[in-house]
Amino acid sequence: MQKTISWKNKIIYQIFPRSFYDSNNDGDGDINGITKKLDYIKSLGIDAIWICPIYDTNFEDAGYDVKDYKSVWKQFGTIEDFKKMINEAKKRNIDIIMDIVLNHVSNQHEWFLKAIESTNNKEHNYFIWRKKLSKEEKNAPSIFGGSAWEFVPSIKKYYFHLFSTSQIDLNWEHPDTIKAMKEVIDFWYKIGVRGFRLDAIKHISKDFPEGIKTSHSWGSKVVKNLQKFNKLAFKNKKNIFILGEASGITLKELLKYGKGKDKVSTNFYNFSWWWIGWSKKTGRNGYNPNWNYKNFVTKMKPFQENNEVTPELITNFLSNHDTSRAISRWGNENTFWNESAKSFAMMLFSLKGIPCIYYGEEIGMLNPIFNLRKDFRDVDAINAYKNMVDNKKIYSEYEMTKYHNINGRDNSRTPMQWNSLINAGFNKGIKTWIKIGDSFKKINVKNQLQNKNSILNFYKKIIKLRKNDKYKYILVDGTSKFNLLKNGLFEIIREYNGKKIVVYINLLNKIKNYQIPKNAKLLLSSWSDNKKSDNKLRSYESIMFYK
Ligand code: TEU
Repeated sequence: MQKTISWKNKIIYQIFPRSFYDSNNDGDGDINGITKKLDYIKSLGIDAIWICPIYDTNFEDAGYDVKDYKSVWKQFGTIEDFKKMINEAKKRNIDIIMDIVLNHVSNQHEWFLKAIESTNNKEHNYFIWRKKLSKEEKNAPSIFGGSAWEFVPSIKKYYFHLFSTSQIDLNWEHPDTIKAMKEVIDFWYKIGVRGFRLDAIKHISKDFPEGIKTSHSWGSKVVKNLQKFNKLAFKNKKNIFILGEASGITLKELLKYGKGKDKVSTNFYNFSWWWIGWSKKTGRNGYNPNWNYKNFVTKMKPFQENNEVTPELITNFLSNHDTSRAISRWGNENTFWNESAKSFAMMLFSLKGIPCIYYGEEIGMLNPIFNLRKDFRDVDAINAYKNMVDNKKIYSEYEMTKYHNINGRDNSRTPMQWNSLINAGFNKGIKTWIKIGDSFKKINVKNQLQNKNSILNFYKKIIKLRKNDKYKYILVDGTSKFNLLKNGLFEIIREYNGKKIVVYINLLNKIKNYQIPKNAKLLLSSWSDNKKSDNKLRSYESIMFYK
């Protein structure tokens, strides 16, 4: 029997399945590969795994272009493999969170094929069409670059796509759309899935004409449509976790859409830190070298200190499949690699909200080096080359390659580094679908299991701490204060019934003075010597106390 732990107490681990473990040595990670590594995941202390899409797909946008919601892409395995994985996960008290792509389908999805076969087919109405484009519509860009409208010569009409041309937006005004998505939820629920990440939900209602306002966020019917869907899909299902993905969600939006009469999801992915280090200048993957580390506090503080934000309402993270690796972007890749990775981990785990670890983060994986344009796989990067290098000639190919190396999404999509052998132990040596990270000889699971001061062992320790009966009430349910001190240190104070966890985070390569809290017990430090030094914190030295 599975023990029921309430979702607020859980720790989530996110997997990008094509890059986790390739069990049949064909170059692509697979579901059996995840099953094989469940003991490893369990040994970290994980309670739930969010798996990025595994459906049948052309993989043009990493599986977010779904061809069939009820089958598995052959590279990932079969439904039987999935069932086996769920059963094995259950034995270990691990839940599976399925990624549900609601906003769009692949251009190879049966509906779209029918829709463009004849305008008389009922499926034609499942999408958004124009016979002619207005001036505004002609200029409306899609999120991955280029126009948001694409012409289909056979029926002489344009369809709308907010993301790539192969991801066709569904018309959520059509009742069949909502019903079909409800059936998708039923299908996976029956197999044993208990968590659902709802992709890009703020975009599902579009108000036209919106012209050059690109993103169609929180349209006027978003609440009506999603509530209808939620009622159909989740009514009568118990202990379900719904993780809403609405990028850039503000505190006001979180409270509106996470609570009360406009509630559309029980939990939201917390995007507070999303834009730190980003600039849109070079497409979605631009980098702003002048990012300010103070933003970690200023952006997160309002979410942490608001008592209406309950611990089950938000999921916090450092990186995911849409970002570069956190330590490459914000931390220190060299001398203080170990300490900076631990400092970020300590910051994440000290917060109110459910922590989500992105695979490889627990060993401090870094961005790889992509030397050439052809090394990239992400549609977002490929389009940026086409639009900004080939067509508009804003950047040289060399410049674009540099930018994608800093912030491209492929940075976080390379194979998990299991050991220092061929292909980092991801498979037995067949060429992998994307390159292997350059750091695998040094940064890998095997090495870190053997080293008690490794980042991996630090993650284990901090997860244990969060689950320890003595501290869990404070770390999960306690109030949270997040302060930026004058000297640049961050102070996090969690409190429950007068008991406190006090944390000092140093994200700088500088020594900082601070006051050791009185009568406090040292719980954890990012420096392996664990020295409670004389009111000084060394570079990237972060420290946690209980009092
Ligand atoms: O991301 C959603 C997304 O990219 C948008 O919400 C966007 O960030 C926002 O409008 C600002 O530009 C999800 C997936 O995580 C991502 O991998 C997919 O590419 C995307 O949806 C399309 O399915």
